[in-house]
Amino acid sequence: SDVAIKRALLSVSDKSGLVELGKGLAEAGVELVSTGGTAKALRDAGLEVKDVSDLTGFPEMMDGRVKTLHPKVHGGLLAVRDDAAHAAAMEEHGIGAIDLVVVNLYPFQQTVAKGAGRDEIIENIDIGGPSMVRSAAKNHRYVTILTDPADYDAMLAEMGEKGGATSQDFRNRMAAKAFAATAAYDAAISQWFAYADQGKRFPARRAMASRLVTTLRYGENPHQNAALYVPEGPHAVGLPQAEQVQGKELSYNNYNDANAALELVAEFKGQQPAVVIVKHANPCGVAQAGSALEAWKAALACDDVSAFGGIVALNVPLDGPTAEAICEIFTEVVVAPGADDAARAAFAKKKNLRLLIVPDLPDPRRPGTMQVVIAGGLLAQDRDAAAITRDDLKIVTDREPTEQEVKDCLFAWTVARHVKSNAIVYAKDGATAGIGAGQMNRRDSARIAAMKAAEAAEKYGWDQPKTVGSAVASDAFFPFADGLLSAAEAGATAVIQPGGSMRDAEVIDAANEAGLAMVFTGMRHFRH
Ligand code: 93A
Repeated sequence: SDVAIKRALLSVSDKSGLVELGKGLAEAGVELVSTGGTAKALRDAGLEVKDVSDLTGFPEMMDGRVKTLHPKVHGGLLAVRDDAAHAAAMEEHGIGAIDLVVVNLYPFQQTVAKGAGRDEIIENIDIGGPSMVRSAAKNHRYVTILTDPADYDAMLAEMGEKGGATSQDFRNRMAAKAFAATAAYDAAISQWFAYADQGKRFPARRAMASRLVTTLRYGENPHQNAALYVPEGPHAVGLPQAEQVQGKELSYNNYNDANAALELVAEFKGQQPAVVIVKHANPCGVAQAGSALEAWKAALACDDVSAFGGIVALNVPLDGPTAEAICEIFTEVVVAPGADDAARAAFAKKKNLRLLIVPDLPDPRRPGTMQVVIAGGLLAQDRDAAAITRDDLKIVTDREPTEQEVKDCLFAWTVARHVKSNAIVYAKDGATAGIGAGQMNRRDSARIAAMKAAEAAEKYGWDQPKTVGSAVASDAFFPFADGLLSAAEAGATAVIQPGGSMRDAEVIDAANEAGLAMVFTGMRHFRH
């Protein structure tokens, strides 16, 4: 039911809109009670205000740490007014009901943001404010709580409409906002303690401030519901912003796979044409060449069996001949920064193929947070955005890699970081020759990669697999020499890997013995 506003307690750090609200309340005959700075601001505007210290019978003390923390305040906020015992307690202790609380808190977040020292930050942890907010919000059956100056006008309008009272509906809505405000405030404080104050960085978990873009037909499987969201606030541009030129609606798996392809092809932004083919979120062929068509052919040759029903991404706009060639095999999705008329015409013949234009490839080095939901919790980590450059490579073998080997090493390394662990990638002349993904041991990944290369050689009638004379990348160190030896057996002449194993010396010896050139990156790229 409606509750008339007779007494208001105002205590705000952000004083915007305060005087207008105070005037409106005073005009409606509301008694104003306030803390030091707030009372002064209201008095300066010519309003009559009672000090909270007169209400409590205690002065504001301890540098303001204790000003409203008193039964005269909290009793007035928390009393259940139609409970006889509560009413008797109010009577006995001289506690008057407070109908409206207007509070916003010490600017903790702003104090942290401006780079203040520890003492100043701690002093800006508001205690009395959130206590009043929570008391008032809990007792929203009787009490109205305002925590946002943006609601002051609505408050005066509400009182105007209800003859100086507020409705239960209004109080409910304001109480919900109030608890959201104190929750966010405490989250900021707890993050500061765990994060800045410990002198270590941990990935900030963005509260689920996301906007629903669309529900999807289903999730990874038909019995799972699914939806696509975009975060509120600044974020990278990717598939949710893409223009879909043609084809069926994208499925959950399409988004996931197309994103994997897009993130990998973005590594080649601004470089010569690159093509990535993805299946089940792993690349099964990646190549760079003088033209998009040549890159497509080289990428496809790596593993054309897996490429069936795959997702293709390019770093350059699509042209007619490349589109025609892609149309020769069944492809689910093609993503590119553009497509000319001839390319569009070629794809138009494949009604179901989804063509997506992402004008600007996302920056692979952008910061961000990745999240995984686990039973009973949530793991958050920074994006794996760091990358080595040529200058970071440490040659550890007697033989130095040739210029071509260095190029192939870096290409293989770039691909490997986008392959699920354990990842082994063979590359030669700017194209993957064999990819081993997602195995529980590194040797199996190496075997699978070599097997794929051998199969391709047989199918295409090459006299030897492309692993011969290739560079091989491993996303994490070789724990034993065996993985490296199987790479040498497959014909690799250069190796790129993080290094850092207990048995590095053994692995380096084996490389020297096999005449391999090996470089260490000092950076690992597990991906699960
Ligand atoms: O230091 S406090 O945690 N102790 C209190 O008892 C208390 N009561 C209100 N901070 C307290 N406040 C906060 O003071 C309010 O949340 C508000 O942000 C601020 C308003 O102070 P002033 O009216 O003096 O500007």
